[in-house]
Amino acid sequence: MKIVALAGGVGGAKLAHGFAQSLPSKDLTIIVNTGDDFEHFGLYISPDLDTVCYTLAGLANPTTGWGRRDESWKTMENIQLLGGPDWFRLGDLDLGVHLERTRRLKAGQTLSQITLHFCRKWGVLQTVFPMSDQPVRTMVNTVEAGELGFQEYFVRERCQPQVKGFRFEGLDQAAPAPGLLEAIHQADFVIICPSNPWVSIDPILKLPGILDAVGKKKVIAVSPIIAGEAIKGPAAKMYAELGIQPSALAVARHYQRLRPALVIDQKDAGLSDDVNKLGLETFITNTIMSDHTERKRLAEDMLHFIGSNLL
Ligand code: FO1
Repeated sequence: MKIVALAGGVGGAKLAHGFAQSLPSKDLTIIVNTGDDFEHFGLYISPDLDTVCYTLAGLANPTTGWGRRDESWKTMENIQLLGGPDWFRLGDLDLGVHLERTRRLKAGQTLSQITLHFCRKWGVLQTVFPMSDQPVRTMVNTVEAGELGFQEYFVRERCQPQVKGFRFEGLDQAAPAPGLLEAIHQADFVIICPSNPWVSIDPILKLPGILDAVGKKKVIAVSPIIAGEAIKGPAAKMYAELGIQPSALAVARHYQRLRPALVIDQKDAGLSDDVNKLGLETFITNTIMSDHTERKRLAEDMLHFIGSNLL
C-alpha cells in the first residue's frame, strides 16, 4: 500500500516516523512544508524539512523535536558574545547542514536534489520531498506587529501577536517539486499529518495542482487539536484568533472539501457525530505520540483502520 503523507514540523515528523516503522520504505513518501523556510546569516534554513529528515534518520533532538540530538552550541555562544542575533538558535551540527545546503543551492542544485542527497547520506530510504523547489514564504498578518515572516512570528515573537490572516508569498510562481504530483497519483492514500492546518498543511495544498491531485485520493487527516488545544504550537490560538472555536470539528471543516476520514483523539469522541454530520468518517483512537512506540502504534492503528474501513 503506497502512502503519501503531508507534513509540517514536529507532529508531522513523528507520525511520518511511525509510518516509516510500519511500511516498506518504498511505500512511503513525505511531502514537507517549506513555507517556514527563511534566510538567516545568509544561510538557507528549512526547519520542517530538517525536522522530518532528522526524525527519520534518528538524529532529531528528543526534547525539542527540532534540531539535532547531542548538539553543541559553541557557534551560537560566540555569536551571542559578539552581539549578533541569537533569537533563532542554530546548533553546531545543524549549522553544518545549513552551510552545506546553502553551498549546494548556490552551486545550482535544487532543494529536492539536495534533500535526496542528504537523506541518502543519513540512511533515510523513504522519499522526502520539499513541497516546492521555488521559494514560498508564509507571512503572518498580526494585529500588533503587522505582517511578520513565519519564524519572526513563531520564534522571535513566540507566537504572541494576535493573528489576522496568512499570506503565502511566491505561491503562484511556485510549482510542486518534480515527481511530487506523480507520487500523489500513484498513492493509495494521502495522510494529512497532525500538523498546523493553517501554516503547515495549507501552504502544501495551495500549491498549483496539489489540491486537485489530493482530491482524487482517499484522504485521512489526523486532527492536531485535542480537547480544544494543540499538542504543540499555535494552531488552537490561531483558530481562536480567527474567530473559530478550536476543536477537531474545526479541523474537519478546514479539510471538508477533501472528504477525509478524520482521526480524532479519544478525548474528542463526543465530537464524532458532529464530524459525521459533515459527511466525514471518523476514527477515534489515542493520537498523542509521546514516544517512539506510540508513533508506530498510531501509524499501525491507522493502517488497520484503512484496511478494515477504506479499502
Ligand atoms: N524553534 C524555536 O522555538 N526556537 C528556535 O530557536 C528554533 C531554532 C530552530 C533551528 C533549526 C530548525 O530546523 C528549527 C528550529 N526551530 C526553533 C523550530 C522551528 O522554528 C519550528 O518548529 C517550525 O518552523 C514550525 O514547524
